[in-house]
Amino acid sequence: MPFDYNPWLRQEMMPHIWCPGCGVGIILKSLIRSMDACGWDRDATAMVSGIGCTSRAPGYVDMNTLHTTHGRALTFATGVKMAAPEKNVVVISGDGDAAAIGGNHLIHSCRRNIDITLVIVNNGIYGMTGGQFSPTTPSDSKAATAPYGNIDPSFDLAQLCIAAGATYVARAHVGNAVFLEKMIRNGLKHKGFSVIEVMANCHTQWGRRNKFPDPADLIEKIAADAVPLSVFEKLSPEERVGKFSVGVLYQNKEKPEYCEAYHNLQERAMNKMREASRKVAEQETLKTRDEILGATSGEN
Ligand SMILES: Cc1ncc(C[n+]2csc(CCOP(=O)(O)OP(=O)(O)O)c2C)c(N)n1
Ligand code: SF4
Repeated sequence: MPFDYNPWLRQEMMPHIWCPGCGVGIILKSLIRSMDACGWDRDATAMVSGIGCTSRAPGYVDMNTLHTTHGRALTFATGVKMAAPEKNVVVISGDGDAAAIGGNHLIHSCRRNIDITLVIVNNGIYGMTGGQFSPTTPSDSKAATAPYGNIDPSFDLAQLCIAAGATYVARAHVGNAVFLEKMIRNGLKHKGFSVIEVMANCHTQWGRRNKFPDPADLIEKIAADAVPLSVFEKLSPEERVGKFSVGVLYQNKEKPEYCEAYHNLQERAMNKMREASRKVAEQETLKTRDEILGATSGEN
């Protein structure tokens, strides 16, 4: 039986604003199927975003949602998770949102290992604002702000997240939705900060300027550039050019999760305070007893 997306979507928000064929649709559907497969209750789940085409996603899903400011989704999501650690929190960000204006928050979220899942829709461009280059725009490719080609080297986002301390980092792409769903599902189940970088098509803003204006052609190109991690590791640096690895790139189940670490800290602090008040109360009792005894002996 085909999956029924209807309960997960706010029908009143349709039609969506995304261009026909945009990769964000494939990713949102994979994310919804993953949450459903994990048995996530919509009332116990929050989806948070910043600003951008990708960041419109929470507007379309029927659950607790926050559409926040550009680059700050992870800070709002951290607040939600700290206030309600029992809730599931997922963030969806574009590459500009996550790695340019939000790059600072990204590395600190990785470092803290808070139990949030971040799905980065890496389409290599600022889609919403007209095709300015982002930190993941491939070198030499054209953008509205790089009509003769981009000279900046691009970030390997997944490696950045691993280096910053994220404890589940996977990469997938929009050309294989089944595999993408698996990578997201694993991330949702992981306790700690999980990142799924999804290589995606923005045929409108990147493709149009780089000979891939058709979404199907661009998705095929992305799929052709994807290499399973075990194969990628055997490639020479020259053979790796233009390719990217897919799969679970890193997982660490040992590192303490931030909300739990904070809860333990609160417990330790409370115990110390209780101990201190107990000592004060004990001294007060002794003092009072001495005073009473002193007064009594004075009478004698
Ligand atoms: C503080 C601030 N700076 C700049 C903008 C303009 N702005 C909106 S979306 C965006 C970039 C979106 O690109 P990305 O995050 O890659 O998402 P996409 O649209 O490609 O999904 C920018 C620069 C803004 N809204 N707020
Ligand atoms: S501009 Fe690009 S990212 Fe935005 S909806 Fe269109 S295809 Fe998708």
